[in-house]
Amino acid sequence: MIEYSANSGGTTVSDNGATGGGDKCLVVHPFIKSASSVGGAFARTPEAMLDEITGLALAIDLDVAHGEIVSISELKSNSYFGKGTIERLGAIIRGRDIAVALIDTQLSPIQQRNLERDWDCKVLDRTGIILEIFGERARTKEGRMQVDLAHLTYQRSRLVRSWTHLERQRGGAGFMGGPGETQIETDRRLIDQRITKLKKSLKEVKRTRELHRKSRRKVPYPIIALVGYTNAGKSTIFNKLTNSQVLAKDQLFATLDPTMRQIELPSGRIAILSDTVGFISDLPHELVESFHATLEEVLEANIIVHVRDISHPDNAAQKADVISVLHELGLNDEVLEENMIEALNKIDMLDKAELEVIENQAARSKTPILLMSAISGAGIDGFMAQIDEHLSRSMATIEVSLDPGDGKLLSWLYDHGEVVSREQGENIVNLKVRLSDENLMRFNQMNKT
Ligand SMILES: Nc1nc2c(ncn2[C@@H]2O[C@H](COP(=O)(O)OP(=O)(O)OP(=O)(O)O)[C@@H](O)[C@H]2O)c(=O)[nH]1
Ligand SMILES: [Mg+2]
Repeated sequence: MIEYSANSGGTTVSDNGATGGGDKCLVVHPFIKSASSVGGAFARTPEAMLDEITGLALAIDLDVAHGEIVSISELKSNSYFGKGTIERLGAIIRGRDIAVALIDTQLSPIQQRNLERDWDCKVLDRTGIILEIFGERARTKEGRMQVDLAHLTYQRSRLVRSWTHLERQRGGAGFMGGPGETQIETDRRLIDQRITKLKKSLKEVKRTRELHRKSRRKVPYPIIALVGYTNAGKSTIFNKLTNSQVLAKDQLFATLDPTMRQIELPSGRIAILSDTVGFISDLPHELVESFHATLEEVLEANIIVHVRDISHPDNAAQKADVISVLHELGLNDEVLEENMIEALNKIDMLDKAELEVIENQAARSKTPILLMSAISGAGIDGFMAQIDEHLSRSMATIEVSLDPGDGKLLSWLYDHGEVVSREQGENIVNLKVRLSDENLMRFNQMNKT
């Protein structure tokens, strides 16, 4: 990971000997003085942000040759940075033979194009790099389609071509200079055609998945979803609880496609644990929409475990990010209050005093907060017990189709559950019923015989 040392101008510079096989890159975290002073309680530290963008570069095997925090007092609409900074960074780029510059912000297409011209290298902004990572990581067919769609939407919004995985697939060199007017129009038409086609295929896939979900509901085990900021330790916890070997590593966005496994809780109750894609601040909105589907399971989860890396300096800001994405997904505060458990992970990294502060906070919280370490195993038993307890209190909504003649089961459901909706067909009654976990188990038992 990058090292930095602050100098008098507030600028931090680091130099890594370029090793590894990837293209050499430069990473810059712009620190806007005026904006950061109003950052409030959740302000992020520029050092941690530089670390994060460096982590994103490493996640696609770029070789970070140089990274720094650039203090900015005034943004230039055409070039983002001022002339002096552009020249200084340009010299570094030329001197080190750097192929890609990653700027940790949202650049306008014009800013991106001008920087590429000035520096004679590829420039990616935060959205660009995240799309790039998702492009490399998505494994399932649906995941790939979603990423392609997000990528195309992003590309369409910029008339200039970007160094996307799509382009790399085409073997496209020569991103410099930008295509001519007619080329752009052709590209746009092609992009539109592909977008339409992808949307159609995705609809199809969605329908199939909905069918799968319906059949899973027939064995309605409660779902526990692990969510949280990237690198918080979700997959490590998942592996620990399910004895499996999902990829868990010190890499941003190690997990992209969700994984589900059955687990047995201390009470003997069976549940399904779901590992999900990690969140990140300023998740490109193209991806928020695309990955809505990937995170659909979360919407249906009986318990949402918010895994946090409590040893991270920006963990409060990360929490705020995760909550805001959950809101965007359609989970309101009421649902979160009722169904969310916070798992403060990596407590092995805290010193005694820090741990005490956190313990006090957790003890005072109205909603459940658990301290744990997926590595040392501390707190894991308490975590499982908490989930058990929560499930015994929580209600699940199930869909049941009954024969109208099955009056006994029907009245049992009315007696023991809360019927949310009832649809009367000719030979069938479709019900949506909320049942406590205990009654759900009894219902399953009754249905078996
Ligand atoms: N010290 C310490 N490290 C941990 C702990 N839990 C996980 N880690 C490390 O944190 C890093 C990230 O863990 P992952 O489980 O891959 O994190 P994730 O939340 O699944 O990350 P994404 O899939 O990228 O969203 C790995 O290097 C883990 O070994 C913990 O309790 N203590
Ligand atoms: Mg993971």
